[in-house]
Amino acid sequence: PQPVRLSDYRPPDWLVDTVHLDIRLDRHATRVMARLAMRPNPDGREGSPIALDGDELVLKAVSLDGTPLAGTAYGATPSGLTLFAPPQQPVLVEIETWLDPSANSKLMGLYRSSGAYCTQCEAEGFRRITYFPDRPDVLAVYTTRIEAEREEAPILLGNGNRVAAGEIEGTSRHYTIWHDPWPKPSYLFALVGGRLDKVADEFRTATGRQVELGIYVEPGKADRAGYAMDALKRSMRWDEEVFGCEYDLDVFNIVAVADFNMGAMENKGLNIFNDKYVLASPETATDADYANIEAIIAHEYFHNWTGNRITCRDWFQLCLKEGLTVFRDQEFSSDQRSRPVKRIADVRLLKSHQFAEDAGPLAHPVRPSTYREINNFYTATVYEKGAEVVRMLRTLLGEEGFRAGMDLYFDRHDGDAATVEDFLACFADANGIDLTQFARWYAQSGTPELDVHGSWDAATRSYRLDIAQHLPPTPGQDDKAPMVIPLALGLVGPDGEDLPLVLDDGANAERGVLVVSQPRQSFVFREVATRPVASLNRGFSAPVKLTSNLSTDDLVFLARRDSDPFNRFDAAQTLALAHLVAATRARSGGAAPSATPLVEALSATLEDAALDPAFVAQALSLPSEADVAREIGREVDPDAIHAARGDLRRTLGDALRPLLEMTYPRLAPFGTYAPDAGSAGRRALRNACLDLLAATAAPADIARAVAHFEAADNMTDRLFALSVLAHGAPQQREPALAAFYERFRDDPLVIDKWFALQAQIAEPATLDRVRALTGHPAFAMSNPNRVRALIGSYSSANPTQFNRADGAGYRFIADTVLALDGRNPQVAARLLAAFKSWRALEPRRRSLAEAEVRRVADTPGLSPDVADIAARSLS
Ligand code: DPP
Ligand code: ZN
Repeated sequence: PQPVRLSDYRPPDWLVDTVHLDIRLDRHATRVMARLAMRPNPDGREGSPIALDGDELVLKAVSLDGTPLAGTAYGATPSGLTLFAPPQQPVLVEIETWLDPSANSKLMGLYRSSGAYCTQCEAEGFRRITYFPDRPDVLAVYTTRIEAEREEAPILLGNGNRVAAGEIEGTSRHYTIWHDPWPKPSYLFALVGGRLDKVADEFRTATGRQVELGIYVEPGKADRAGYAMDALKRSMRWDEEVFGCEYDLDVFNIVAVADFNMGAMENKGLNIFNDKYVLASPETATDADYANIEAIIAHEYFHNWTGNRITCRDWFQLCLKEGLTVFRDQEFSSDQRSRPVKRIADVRLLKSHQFAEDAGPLAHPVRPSTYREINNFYTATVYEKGAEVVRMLRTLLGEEGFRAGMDLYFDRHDGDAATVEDFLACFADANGIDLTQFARWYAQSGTPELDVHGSWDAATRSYRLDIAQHLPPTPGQDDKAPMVIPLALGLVGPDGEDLPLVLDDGANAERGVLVVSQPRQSFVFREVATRPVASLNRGFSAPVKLTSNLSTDDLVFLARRDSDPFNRFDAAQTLALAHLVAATRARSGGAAPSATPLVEALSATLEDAALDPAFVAQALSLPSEADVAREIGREVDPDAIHAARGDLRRTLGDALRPLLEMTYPRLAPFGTYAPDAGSAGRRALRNACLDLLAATAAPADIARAVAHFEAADNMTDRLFALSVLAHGAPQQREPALAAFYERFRDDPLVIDKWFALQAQIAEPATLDRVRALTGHPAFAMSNPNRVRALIGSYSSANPTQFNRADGAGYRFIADTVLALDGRNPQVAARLLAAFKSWRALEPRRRSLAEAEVRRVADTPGLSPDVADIAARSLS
């Protein structure tokens, strides 16, 4: 397909005011009647034909204003329907198409999952249901009649409010009619039909509107939907309190389905979720699962305003709804849990996914300017970096200025299909500032590098920061302009207290934030009586890669004393990362670095009784092998990194042993499992202790892990211990894996954890193990969760084995991508993106990886999804 360019945007030629759908569900022959009230767009090109999108559609009939059209009046293919010369006035277009939901393995459009009918329309799935101007700037009011066999689909759900329901006399069929009063783009359309159990609740909005809440799940699983329902109600309240956003329909339904390409989908009034982000019980879900459920329930709910009431003009603006909504769900989780720990987790995710993306051939701006396949842009850059850009706005404007901008945005653009420019203009107007330079965050790709040099002058009692910024070239962008970087900082005095920030022009650095906007810039602070240690980029105020002249001693000091918890964590991580890089390099000659500074920092953290256990657990968890690879940047040897990291784990396990052995029993569980953040934090720290203690694989430590596994009364502890055994205790591994399987064999979401864990074992036999598991009865290539758990974990969470020196890992993934592409291109393309860092590898692996990506690229008949990732990966 031809690339689509942002600069080519034109308003639609025809608008749709109302859509009436009549959908007769049938496993193989679903009939869709669509009645579209259309009119020429005054902003479109005059005299245009009506051109509708389609995808694999079969047209049965089309009429205009009630008259069937002659064959010469229109052209129809599976991918489009054009009415050549419609009268240039309001018209009624009626279209009949037939579909086979059972044959829809792409899981886009209308398909079947575990015997139920469901839909996924974002980004371009509605055109697989009926011919339509399937673009987000065409907003219409939908009425949907759904008909089905009562036996097969007693539950029939649509967008909006249910306005009618009934039996069809003399048949075994019934119907419901749904009306959604809010104009919406087609990607927010949804329907569900099936035999489902329901958890019901209700919510009273701030202005007293009574909303019926429903979560629908596979029969027998309703007892696992309670946490999701609780999270939903908390989300609804929070959005009212923090953003003034109130729900706007009488019903809000969520349906959990087992086969889903993404995490979840924010269809108006009818969210559809991957069941893994709804279903939870202490026996089957980990603390991380609970946290994800809470975040994603909130995310999809928050889209009701940021995405649905205000939608995107075109798909280039995807970050307008996604970056903003991720920011909102991050804030929600921060308020519900621990703010610093949430920030640490978010930054870890940002670095591991987004920084990696930015550093390779798939780098793209937060708002891309061109795409071949929009499905490939649901990325860490659009989502996570997009959220960082919104966070920076808040840092720059302050809480009040930010809220004023958001209020103006809701006010000015409610009902619109908006752009990033519209969004930024609200903040500029509400605060009387110019955001032209700031807008580069949306246009320039790559991670900015910030080098900071601090120097204290005793004579003038001044502290000077010299700052240089650099944005490296990325695909299609050789030269970059300087960015606006909000750098939150503190100058930490010898006792750990923050010194006042008085700039030499007499101004305070407002809210502790310096605004860096030049390629090189200096700031001088006055009245600095003693040598301070600069705590830079506090709270990760800007998504940059920061280097500085802080010494190892400075970092140890910050890890112990900084008042900013994020930077305490970050100082220890920086020490660990520097150690791992040096230790990796030392394996090919040179002196091995000393771990003493890191041991000192982590001992202090473990000893500090005032710290939140969840924070300590994060501090103890070392940078990942992928983090180290990214830091090294070129000629990467994954085996050397793995070995260096293993060494450091053993060193820490030994050096911290007394503290770890003291902490572990102190955190033993009491009472029954509760998923709250405090309890989860204690489990996280206890497990981190267990893990480090087992690093040397001493018999007593392995015995502790076995006991932990056997005594666990919840999935968090059980799975964690299983992972310790699987990675570090080859003798105990198989019996533990077998016991786990026997216990959970009937629970696909738990078996996914079992698949994922085995796929991550860092030994050569894992490839054969993964191959064998693809033949396991619990595995299915048709289910995205299974594929991601087993094969996705191998490619993205097992660096030494995906990057086997013989290239067999690359070959296996390329083979799988090709096998999957015909069935589900989106999942196949995701899997192929595992090659995104291939250029950073050492020469032998680099050429083996390149050859496999090229083999994929050269295969005839690829989907646009896979063809696009392959081509960009090689560019
Ligand atoms: N729009 C979905 C989300 O919430 C993804 N398709 O991110
Ligand atoms: Zn979203």
